[in-house]
Amino acid sequence: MNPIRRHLTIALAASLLLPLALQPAQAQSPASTAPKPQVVILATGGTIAGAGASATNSASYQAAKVPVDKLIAGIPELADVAQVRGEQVFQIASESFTNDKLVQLGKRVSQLLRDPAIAGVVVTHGTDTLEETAFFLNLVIRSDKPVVVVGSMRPGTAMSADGMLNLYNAVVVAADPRSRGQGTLVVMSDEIHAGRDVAKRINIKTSAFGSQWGPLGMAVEGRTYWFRALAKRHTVKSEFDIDAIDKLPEVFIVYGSGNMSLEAYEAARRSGAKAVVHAGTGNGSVANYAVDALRSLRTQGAQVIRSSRVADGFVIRNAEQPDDKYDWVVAHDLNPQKAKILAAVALTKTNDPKELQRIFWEY
Ligand code: DAS
Repeated sequence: MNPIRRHLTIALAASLLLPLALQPAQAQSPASTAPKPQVVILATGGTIAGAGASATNSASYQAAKVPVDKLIAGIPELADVAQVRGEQVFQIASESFTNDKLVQLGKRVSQLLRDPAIAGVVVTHGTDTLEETAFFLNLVIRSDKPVVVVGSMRPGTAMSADGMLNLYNAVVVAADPRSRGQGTLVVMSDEIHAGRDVAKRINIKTSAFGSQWGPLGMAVEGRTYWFRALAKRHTVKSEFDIDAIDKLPEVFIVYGSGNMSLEAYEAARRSGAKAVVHAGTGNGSVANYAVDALRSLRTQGAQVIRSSRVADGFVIRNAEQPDDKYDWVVAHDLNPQKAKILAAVALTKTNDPKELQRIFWEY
């Protein structure tokens, strides 16, 4: 071979081989050819499946319009992370969730996770009651496989829509073995939150969700980063099991304010509610003219649970009210809507206020 041709041949071979040589070892390892974990996306509706009339409609649009298969087809990058398939469980705005829908969704999640081939489940959900569903699943799903609840604040038709990245991140978290045993998770705006702690805190920004004790970690560019773990009981350590729950009892929330009406307590009594969550002012305070109404509810058999309308902090037992004397329960750091979920789940097992208080401390 003439020397010039030989030089060109070597140069060509080197130019073809060099990019391979420069690839990180991980990319050439056998793991990269291993089948991706299986993740099922259970779709329930919400803004993440919403559609607006124009790209400027970030707040005026219709929720629960786009089917799950279309959401998945819109994010081809999901295939790099997991073998993903979708199931349309509901197509509703989350303010229309009912106890029956919670139970139905929980049973489906549990059934899927019993399949050894499935690594994790993602639930797409409207943001309004996302924190309630996530906490419910955290209490009743007896599996350490990841369950990740995700939503979006803008529909996919809007400029700077947040749903695609949120859903991609949720699948990343659900497919990651490090997400196992962390309880039900909520992924929004790159943050991984404990489903127990997270709450919707602002209704007009994409950074809508926060946890008063901080997120557990972050999902960034296809990887998870973990910083802390939830201290409360959940999933495999829970004493509750969705497979044994067919119905949830009625629990009322009564919102406290100055000059509040006592009619709502009366309505709770008439409806036969099994518990009333008092969303009190400050430290779950009860107005002096409302104490008798609550005490009489308790005497008639309903549980009284003191929570607070203040977004952060926790209610201290026997501080603002003599809970021991009145046989009342305090909601610890759970906001009224989360206290309602825990009360409903707990009441499927016990009607003893001491047991209920133990449950509120432990979960
Ligand atoms: N109404 C809301 C819901 O479905 C919209 C949202 O998803 O943010 O919860």
